[in-house]
Amino acid sequence: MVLPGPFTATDPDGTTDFAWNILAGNDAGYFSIGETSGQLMVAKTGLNFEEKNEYLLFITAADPEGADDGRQINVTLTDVNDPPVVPDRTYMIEELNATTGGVITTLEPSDEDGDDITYRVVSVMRKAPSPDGNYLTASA
Ligand SMILES: [Ca+2]
Ligand SMILES: [Ca+2]
Repeated sequence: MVLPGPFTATDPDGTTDFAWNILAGNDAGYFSIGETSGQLMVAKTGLNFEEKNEYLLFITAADPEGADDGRQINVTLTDVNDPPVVPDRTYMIEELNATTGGVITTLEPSDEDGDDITYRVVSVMRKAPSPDGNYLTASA
């Protein structure tokens, strides 16, 4: 993913070759900048709006003689709807309780966005000769 840019700089000496660097604010290493292109990029996966949605990066441009200037830029993540996570487990029920309305378990999926969750059984996996298990999805 390439973020807005590339950045440009001007130099009173007429230099157009700048060495770009992220000097601060990139402690988790999520961003990189093309040393000569000034293109700000996502360096690795893991950016998560629910964990942190704003990064302040201090970017510098240096000329070939080593004189430099810097600016703080703000990278803001926008939210997307993350799907809920349903625990992946095997549930047991005694045959005496395996009647209509018998409770097997109360699922507790999580949703990073905090959305309300609805449930539905979307398919039943069968192994001959009897039903073996259900697949359940949750949506939010
Ligand atoms: Ca989200
Ligand atoms: Ca969600």
